[in-house]
Amino acid sequence: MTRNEELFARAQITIPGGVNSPVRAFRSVGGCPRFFTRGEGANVWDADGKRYLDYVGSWGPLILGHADPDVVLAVQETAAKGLSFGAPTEGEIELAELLVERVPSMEMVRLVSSGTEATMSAIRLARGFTGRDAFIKFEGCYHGHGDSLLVKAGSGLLTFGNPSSGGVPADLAQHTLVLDYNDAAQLHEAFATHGDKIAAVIVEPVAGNMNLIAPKPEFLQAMRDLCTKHGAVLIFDEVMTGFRVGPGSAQGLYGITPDLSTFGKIVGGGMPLGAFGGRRDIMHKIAPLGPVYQAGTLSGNPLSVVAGLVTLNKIATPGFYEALTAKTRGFVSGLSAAAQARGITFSAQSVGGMFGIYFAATPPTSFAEVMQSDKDAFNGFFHAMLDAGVYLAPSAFEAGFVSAVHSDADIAATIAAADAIFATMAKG
Ligand code: HOZ
Repeated sequence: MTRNEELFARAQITIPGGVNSPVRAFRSVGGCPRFFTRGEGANVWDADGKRYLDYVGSWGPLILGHADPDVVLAVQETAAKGLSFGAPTEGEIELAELLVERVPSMEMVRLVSSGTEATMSAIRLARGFTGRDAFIKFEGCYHGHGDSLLVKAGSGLLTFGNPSSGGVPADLAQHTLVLDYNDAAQLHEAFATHGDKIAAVIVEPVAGNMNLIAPKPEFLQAMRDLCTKHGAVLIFDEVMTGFRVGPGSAQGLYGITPDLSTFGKIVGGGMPLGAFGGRRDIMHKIAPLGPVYQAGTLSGNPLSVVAGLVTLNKIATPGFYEALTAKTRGFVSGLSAAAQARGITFSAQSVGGMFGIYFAATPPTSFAEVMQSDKDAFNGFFHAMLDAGVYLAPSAFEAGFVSAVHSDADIAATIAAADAIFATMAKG
């Protein structure tokens, strides 16, 4: 038995599935999850001492790589002065000011402890602001595990949804309308039918939880126009895309201004932190200013705040996103070219520092399309890459991430490893 296997067996006795977040259990790809002991730069080491080039980066936060020395030092120094006060600190103002300065739609910000908290609070706020209960989400978009958000499509296009998780009351799911990603016509139809009931539209402006799905510009524009016309709140869930796809996040990249946005991952620099914010008139509805309640003991805790501040300051250097975008693009084109040369059905794309790889002829544009990609081929590829020392997300339906410290040599070595695997796949 390997050390990873020993740990996994032990973990399953006291932790459901042996993990604290389901995708980590490797159920989608099979086999034994790797238990990590250390990360440095673009590398992680597992419990058996094997090194991997990491393209997960803690699911997005680690844009500076593992254990960035400046982030680590700031966290250590801050920790020595007290871990949490449950009272305001100056760092929280600095982080809020920085988010307002960098993100086009942000006028006010509330800090929380996770992306899930940010999205469920934004939905509550949109409901409180509009006095309406219903909202629209898109199939395959994940917005954390808030009850109203764990909903799948209803029986017909314009019927409200059903719970996609045990424990979610059907009554609650009936307020969520689930439409197809990238389908502007459906949005028009939904607003034509239910416009006066819809509190909000929530969307991942680049979807990253059903692998990477890029938005069609007309899709984002349609939701902006329809929300404005019908008095609904447009919420961009930028937990994954925030500061990952560009300096102004996805809303800066695509030039669409949402009413509210949610953040997580990079804004916490690898520590637990989320944020939601946007229009001042809407944010004024949050307690203690307004009637919509939201609170948290560890909200805006000093360690997460300082990790976020140092990270956001380090990535503000000129040329940072140009370099990250070019590197990620070079990575996916290298993979695509290698697969094509070996005759493997494969495609890949990237937006900023996030990427998607698909065992499909062209990049999918919706949940239905991504589900048609060859999952078995991905799973074989995933395990062969793992053996070769490359850690990809353990599911065909997750996006990947490149950090600022992945070197050209790292990228070239990863493409070479993939090429060797494609060659074997072509023979087999
Ligand atoms: N929310 C992530 C999947 N899209 C998983 C996070 C985790 O397991 O850490």
